[in-house]
Amino acid sequence: MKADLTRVKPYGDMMNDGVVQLSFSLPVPVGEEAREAARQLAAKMGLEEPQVYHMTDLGEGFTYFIVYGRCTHTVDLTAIRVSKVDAPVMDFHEINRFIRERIGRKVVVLGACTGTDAHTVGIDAIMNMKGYKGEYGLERYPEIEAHNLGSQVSNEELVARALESNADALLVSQVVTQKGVHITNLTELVELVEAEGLRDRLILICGGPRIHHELALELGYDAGFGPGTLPPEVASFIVQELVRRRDQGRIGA
Ligand code: B12
Repeated sequence: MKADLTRVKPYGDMMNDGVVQLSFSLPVPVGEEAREAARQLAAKMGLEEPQVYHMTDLGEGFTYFIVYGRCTHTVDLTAIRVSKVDAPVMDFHEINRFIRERIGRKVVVLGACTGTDAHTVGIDAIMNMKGYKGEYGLERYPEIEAHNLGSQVSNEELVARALESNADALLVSQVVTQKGVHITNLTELVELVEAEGLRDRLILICGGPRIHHELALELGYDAGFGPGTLPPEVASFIVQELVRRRDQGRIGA
């Protein structure tokens, strides 16, 4: 049976059965009352025939549940429009050739995990020599001068380093999103860059597990990259955006 793309819904066993799996914890001690509480909550969330398949005591009065139920809603996939990074992805060799032929100098990229965020694995995946999932990181590209500033870098320091190194692009990683700290941090950087009159000169890119392109645009960035991003996707965007800006006369050669 083929899915109707105007009325898409989850399936578990058979097409359109609507079955979903949900997991959550409740601040209540394990027991039959807890099981019933989880079932009722799932029903209130709109799931039909909710069943608690798994219940585990997390200790100290907390319990973890896995609940199955049927979702009755559908979405129209054909009506969905999502903003995506609009740059064809080139491979390592194509990107280096593009820089040599279309830019004619090394492209300078600075990366950092900013604010109090100490999660370096994401930015390292994009920048480090050894790269990620079989793709070299930007440090390996002969035509890119990549500087990974590491974690807990303040926005002020990042902007100062951008000026010092005449950077073309800033890559900002934000992994911690508790209390919207990533929004505050990312917004502050844009404000600083604008205050320094660097906005046209600098390509601003943010990334992290809860970052997406639309959010990045809303916050004043040029692009946003989420989970699973590979280094060539980022490099491809940077080099094409650089040429676009130059062709528009927004930056020098
Ligand atoms: C490893 C880890 C740590 C390590 C970090 C070590 C290090 N050097 O990075 C340590 C133990 C230090 C740590 C500490 C903390 N952590 Co932690 N950590 C994780 C964990 C398990 C994995 C993160 C990771 O490495 N992912 C792998 C990388 C490859 O994926 P990624 O970051 O998504 O990156 C990819 C994309 O997002 C994208 N990308 C990322 N950045 C950028 C930037 C740019 C420019 C671009 C283009 C792309 C890009 O490209 C990458 C490759 O595809 C996650 C849970 C999880 N499973 O995700 C929690 C998690 C991120 N941590 C969390 C928390 C809360 C903390 C602490 C606050 C815990 C505490 N109370 O102390 C501290 C915070 C410390 C701090 N000051 O930041 C929470 C964050 C919750 C939230 N939404 O805010 C998570 C989600 C765990 C959880 N479920 O609660 N953590």
